[in-house]
Formats: sequence, structure tokens, C-alpha cells
Amino acid sequence: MEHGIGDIQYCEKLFADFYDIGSTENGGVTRLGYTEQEDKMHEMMAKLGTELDCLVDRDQVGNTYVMNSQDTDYYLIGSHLDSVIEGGRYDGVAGIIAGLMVLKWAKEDGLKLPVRVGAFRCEESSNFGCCTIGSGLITKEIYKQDIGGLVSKAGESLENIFRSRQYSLHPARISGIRQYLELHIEQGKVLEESGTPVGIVQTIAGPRRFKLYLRGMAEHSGATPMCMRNDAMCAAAEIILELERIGNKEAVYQSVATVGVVNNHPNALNVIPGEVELGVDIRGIESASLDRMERSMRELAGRICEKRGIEYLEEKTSDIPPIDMSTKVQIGLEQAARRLGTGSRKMISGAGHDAMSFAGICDTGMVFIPCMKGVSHNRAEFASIFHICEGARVIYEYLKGEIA
Ligand code: HGY
Ligand code: MN
Ligand code: MN
Repeated sequence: MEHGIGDIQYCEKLFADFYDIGSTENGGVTRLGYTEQEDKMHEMMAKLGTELDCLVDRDQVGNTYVMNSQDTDYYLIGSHLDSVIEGGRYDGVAGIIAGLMVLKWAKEDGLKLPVRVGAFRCEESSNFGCCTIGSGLITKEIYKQDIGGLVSKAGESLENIFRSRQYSLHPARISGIRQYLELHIEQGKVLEESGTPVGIVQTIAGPRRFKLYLRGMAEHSGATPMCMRNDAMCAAAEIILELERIGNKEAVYQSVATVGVVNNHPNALNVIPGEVELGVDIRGIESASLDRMERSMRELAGRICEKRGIEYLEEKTSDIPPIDMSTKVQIGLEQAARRLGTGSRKMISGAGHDAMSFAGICDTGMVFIPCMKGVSHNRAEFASIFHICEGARVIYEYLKGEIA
């Protein structure tokens, strides 16, 4: 598929305009949801939309929309502009750029194709331990109905942040969406290693997340004999390794298990860890496998804590099931790629996306593009502008087919 040099240059311009926002010393970006850095990303998106002679709108939770018409019945192309801590510049941004490319092409072709490009707030769970907040609130996703008490890394409650911004934790439900489409970097190695330019997502692995609270006894690290301790960190260490074993056992079902957060209190060199909080993230495309991992986690944590005299409390913070993409949209995207002579393959998504929020309310589809060595959530994340254009073209070709 050839792309006019104008397309590549415009795509590069879009990427360059977002590039510096939230840059960190280590060469990555930190653009946490509902922080000043994410705000700047949304301001930049509004600027780019105005440059495209489009309308720009915001909803009651701070999501930004760039629209080529006021039609109340439209195609929504979305993704996110927040990032993880010291993350990459393509996760989420590639999808917004793809949407703006579709708006550009529709305008150049004079096509009557009602499209809104939506940037959804706080898709990453990095700031509040809860993912897809912006898209989950406006689609009334079950786990987003009472989240005002979530606290950010900086110690601010979501409720206070919303109050100070005059946002609503109970916004009007989004409406008028004909279909939701999202382009995203794969964040895995399949496309790059198979030399396939486009992936068509069949299922998004369901993220199930927990906070495990382990309470032992903070005591003097020098004066307390080894046989008289209730060391919460040692209990945590056993639990972490046991969870890895469970993940390996369920890997055959494409499930994974990760402990990404360890908070130790009081976290002092000469104090036996009294309280440890673990953040557990398990994912899978088969609910039965997720259920087995959840049961095993509960059993092993209880057993280890009892053996060590540690109090154990558990909080489930997310339970989004594996979500299938619309078969109709998958077939349409595959046909569009074929018309363009662009190679494609069906695949699953191990990562979560805003598309999870929309699959329950409209036909939803996702297009993946390769990223270098599958690296993501890391400053080394990289994807080619050419691949972003190529994936965006498949979406545009698909939409042209939808309105033909
Ligand atoms: O964590 C995820 O799956 C995604 O990057 N939000
Ligand atoms: Mn991400
Ligand atoms: Mn993402």
C-alpha cells in the first residue's frame, strides 16, 4: 500500500506535536491520567482538530472529541493519551493519530462519513489502580459506578479531582455510536515476527485485578530473633513466586499473572516490614482459567499468611471479562485490508484497551500494528509512522465500505 508523502509527513507532524509532552529524564514519558501532562495531551489534540477544521468537544469526565460533523449518529474512532510511568510515546497516541488521519482523508475525498475521534481519559491503571476510567464512566461500565474513592499516586481522590474540574462521576451515557474502532500498537511480538503489517483483534483478554493487604508486625530488625517475627514482606515474597507458578501453569490457556505493585510500610531499613500491599494483575481469554487463578491465589495467600501469622485481606478492584470483538467488524476489516493488498491476521489482545468499554454497547473492532520487539510500557517502545498510516488506511477503507 503506497501512502502519499503528504500522509507520512502529516502523520509525522501529529506524532511530533505530542512528542515532548510529559517527557522524563530517562527518555520516556509520564502522562498519568487526570494530571497536567494528560491535560496537555488533550489540549494538543484539540489544537490538531481545529487545524483540521473540525469541531472539538469535551464530555463530563474530560474525554476529548474531534468531529467532522454534528451528526448524532457517527463512527467513533478512539484510544487514549495517558501513559504509564516512564512509558512509551505510541501506546494510545498511535490510535488518536490514526483517527485524525481518517478525518484528513475523508475531508480530502469530500466523503460524507460522520466520524468522531475520541481520546478517553485515564485508560492506564497506573495512576489509580483502575483502568479505562474515562471510557468506562461514559459507557456505564459496571466496575466504574462507584469509583470516587480511588486515590491517585499523588494521594488525591478521584472525587476531589473531578470536583475541582467540575467533572461528573455519573455522566450522561454516550450515545449515537454506529461502531467503535480502535488502532493500537500490538504490545507483543506476533506481527513483527510474522512480518504482518496489520492484526485484527478477535478477543481482548479480561483484566482481573486485586489488592492484597498483608499485616504482620513491624519490629526492630536487630533485636527481634528470626523465630519470633511476623514479617509481611517474606509472606509477600512467597505469594509473588507462587502467583508466578500459577501463571506458568495457566499459560497454556494464554493466561498471565503479574504482581506489579509492592508497597511496604514503614519501608525502613531497620524495621521488619509490618504491612505490605500487593497489586495483582491476572489476565486471560478464558474465564475458567481466570477463575482457577483467582481461586488458587486466594488459597495460597491464605495458607502462607496463616503459616506466618500474617493477617490477610483482599480487595478485588477490577473484573472485566474476556471481551470478543464484533465478528462483523472483524470480517469487514479483513476484507478492507485485502482490498488494499495489506497483509493481516486475526489475533488476541493480552493488553486491555478502551475498546473493552464499548464492546457492550456497539459493534466494536480493533486494528493492531507492529511495535519494535513487542516492547511497550517502556521508553524503548517504537512503532513506524508507515505502519500507523497503513493501519489507519485499513480503518478508512473499512468505513468507506460501510457507507458505500
Ligand atoms: O494495562 C493494560 O492492559 C493497558 O496497557 N491499559
Ligand atoms: Mn498501555
Ligand atoms: Mn494502550
